[in-house]
Formats: sequence, structure tokens, C-alpha cells
Amino acid sequence: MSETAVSFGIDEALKKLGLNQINEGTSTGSNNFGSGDAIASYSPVDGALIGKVKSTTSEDYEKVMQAATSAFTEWRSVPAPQRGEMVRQFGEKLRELKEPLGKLVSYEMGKSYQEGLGEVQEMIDICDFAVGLSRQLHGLTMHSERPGHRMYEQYHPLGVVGIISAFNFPVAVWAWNTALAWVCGDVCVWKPSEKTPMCGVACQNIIAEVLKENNLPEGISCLINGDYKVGEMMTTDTRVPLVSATGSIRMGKIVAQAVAARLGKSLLELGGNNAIIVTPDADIKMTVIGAVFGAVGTAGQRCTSTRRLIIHESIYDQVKEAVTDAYKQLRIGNPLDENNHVGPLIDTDAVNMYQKALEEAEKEGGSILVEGGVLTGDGYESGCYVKPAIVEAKNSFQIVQEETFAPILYLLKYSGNVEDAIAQQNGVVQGLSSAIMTNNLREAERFLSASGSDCGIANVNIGTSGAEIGGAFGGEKETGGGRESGSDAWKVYMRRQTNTINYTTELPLAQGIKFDL
Ligand code: UN1
Repeated sequence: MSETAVSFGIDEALKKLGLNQINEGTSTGSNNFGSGDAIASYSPVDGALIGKVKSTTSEDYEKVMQAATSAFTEWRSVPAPQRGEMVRQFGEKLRELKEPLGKLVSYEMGKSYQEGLGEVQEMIDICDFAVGLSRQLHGLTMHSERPGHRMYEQYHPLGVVGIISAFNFPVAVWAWNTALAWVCGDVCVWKPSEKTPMCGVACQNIIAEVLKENNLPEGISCLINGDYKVGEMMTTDTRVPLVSATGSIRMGKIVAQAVAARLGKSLLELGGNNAIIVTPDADIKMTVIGAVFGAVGTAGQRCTSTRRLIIHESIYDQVKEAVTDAYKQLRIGNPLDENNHVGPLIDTDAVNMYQKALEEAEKEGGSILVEGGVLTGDGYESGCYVKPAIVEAKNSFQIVQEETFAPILYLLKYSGNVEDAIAQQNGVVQGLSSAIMTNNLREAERFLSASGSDCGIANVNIGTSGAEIGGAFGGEKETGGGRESGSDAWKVYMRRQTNTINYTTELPLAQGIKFDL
């Protein structure tokens, strides 16, 4: 472990999370059998090696699937409230380990420590939600058209849920899926991003302890590690009825096709290109806070990050000045130092994409308002720190149409009424999150109406990021259509069965069909 790492208390955090320098990346609890090449995890914070995790071979994968499928036959028969009790205990463990896990998230992924803690809080919140849900997996009852018949529906566990998650929320997205899937009676096999494998092992260690303490089969929670080839083992595997995948649109299209080819179900949570509309009736102070946090939080690497500000021409200069001024206050540096607002990007590939996007924006006629650039020198040795940039652009620019996972904010102008702004907001292929800043009720309601925002999330006087777990999370169009976490998102993790019971001595047919023998 590097000296820098020690000074952040990372060593202590790793110890509390049961992590070693070499970790088994394929695991069902204590039964570790990862035998592939080791994946090294380097921190974008200081470039230090955090540890290594062994990748999953196809033989390892078979063992994992055997453990998972056999655990399912037991787990599906455990009453749902008892499954909820296991999730409650998991949430308790997360409360105890919130700080070390938040620190690891910050150190391995690069987001600020506050955001790392926030991510663990999302895990705790979804556990609480799932515990309540474990007594509310309701179906409906219907009135049969036939006399003496009862009709109702019920939800049963689905089976093995495959989870593919991204580096930017290395722990929370797993928990959104698992907490629900577990109370629904499913078992989970998780492939975390190969950029944040230590977070994966840390989570697996926590749940493995809960399973052991409760004498439950360890196959309820399985971990596999590696690149897209390991993900492919799940997407093509008929033993995995549901694959929940978070990541790029490109990845989502590959996953969706592979799963659909075997008529499996997929839950996709893909890229966003989120905008805030700023109308003449906006509260400028609130707009600035929402826009700046949305654009530079997690260094612009949330799928909900604010990428576009669509500002009415009458207040354009005022908003532009206020946002530019706010950018001058931003401190970029070690995310574990709570004085800093912006940490590093995940790796130097991300830095290259950020630079390329800025070049493209200029080439297409954009004008740089707040200059970007890669930071060098003391504290920036990892080469992953960049300056948040602002570019005046047009929605029609190719680069504005794309999601660049970096802190680049495009300022766009609209004239006329709010419909013009909504048309720009909707004028991209992605449909995750959107917001309007206005104190005008008519504008707000128009934005939320059927001819308003076409996104899965539409907010009024709130930024585009930072959704609560209680609502269904996800988006439309190329964002993939999936919904995770709150509301009735649980239904995708279960199979629905319609039951009709005849308690008479006759056998009347539906639709009044006569069939006498
Ligand atoms: C993501 O970036 O994949 O709404 C998830 C938010 C967070 C989740 C983001 N609660 O910004």
C-alpha cells in the first residue's frame, strides 16, 4: 500500500472491510474460487495500487451458477418477511461500515468523500425500503365473469438475477438491485465494473457475513469479476431470467440483444443527456446551486449529471455570469479532503475523452466560456484531474448530442415560450433526467405534461441528479426503459401468475363458449 494511501486512513478502511492485497474475485461468500488473471485496481486519487482481484474463468462461472441455482431452490421458499429480515441485517451492517465503505468508494472511484457516504446511504435507504416491501409484494384480486370462480394474481420469485454495474456508482446500484431481488426471493450474481473491483469484494464480504450468521446458503449473493466477456457468460445464460445492466448505451444495446435472443428479460439503465431549463421566472440562486452540483458532482460522471443548461434569452447573460462566477469557487483535488468539490476522473482514458469532447465542441463552433484542461503537479500525479469546463453551444452539435462522462456543461439558449425549451430538452436520443427552474406554475405543469419532458425523471426546482430511492429510477428512449429502486420497480424481479379457482361442481367456459359432452 502506498504511503499516500496510508495518510488518508485507507489502509484502516480496507482492513475494516476485510480486504487484502489479493482478493478472490469469484465468490459465493466464504467459498472463494476465483482462478483467472488478477485485475489490479489503481486509485485515480493518487495512482496507488489498492489491491488485486482475481477474475472469473468459465469454470469458475459454472461453480458460481451451481451455487446460485441451488441456493434459489431454498431461498424462494423462505417467507418474504423473513427474507426482509436478512436485508434488514444487511442494512444494519452497512450502517456500521458506512465510513470505511464510503471511503473506499471515494478512493477507488474518485468521487468526493461526502458523495461516497451518500452512496452508502442510498444502500441503507434501499434496504429499509425493501424490508417494508417484503410484507407488501401485493397482487390484485379480480372478479371472475363465471359464477363460483375466484380470480387473483400473485408474484413469485424469478430465479437468478444477473447484475452488471458501472464504475460510477460502484456499490449503490448493486444494492438497489439486490435489496429488492432478495426480498422477492431471487438470488443474485454480480459483475461489478472492472474499474472498481475492490468495492465489489467489500460488498460481497458484508453480505457473506450476514448470510453466514443466518445460516443461509452463500449462493444467495455471488460475485464474478472481469471484463465484458464475463458479462457475456450471464447475458447468454438461460439460467439467468433477468439481467440488470447499468452502463453506456453501446453496452446496453449488446446486452439487450444477447438477452432478447434467448427471450430473457433485461432491465437497462443507460446513458443520460440531462438538461435543466432555466425560464425567465427561475430563482437564479437555486439554479446556480442545482446546475453546478449537477455538472461537477462526481466530476460529471453520473448518468444523471447535468450536461445542458437551456436558458431563456432574456436572462441568458445573467445566468451565464452567475454560473461562471460559481465555477471560480470550485476546488479540484483529493476527494477525501473535504475542502475539495471536484475529484479526479476514473482513469486517463476518461481524461482523453474529456479532452476530445472539448476539441470537438470548439470545432463545431462552440465557444469556451470556462476553460478546461488537465491538471498537473503536486497532488495531481495520477493524471486524472481535470478542470470543469463550460461551453456555449447549440443543441444540434454532434458532441452535445452525446454523453461525455466528464464535467463539461453546455449552455444553450432558447427564445419564445417554454415549448421551445422543451423541444431542445427532448431533442436528444437519451431520456433519463430533466429539470425546469421556474416559479411559474403554467411553465412547470407544461414541462410535466404529456407534451412536456420525455424523460424518466422530470424535476421542478431541483437539479437533474440526486434522485431519492423511493421513486422508480430510470429513463426512456436510448436510456433503455428500465426502472430500478422505488415505487413498483420490484415487479420486474418477480414472475406474475394469474390464478382462477372454480369452487362449483360445474365447468363453465369463459366467453360463454358451449362445449357439452
Ligand atoms: C447513476 O449515475 O448511475 O440520482 C445513478 C442520482 C443518484 C444515482 C445515479 N441517486 O444522481
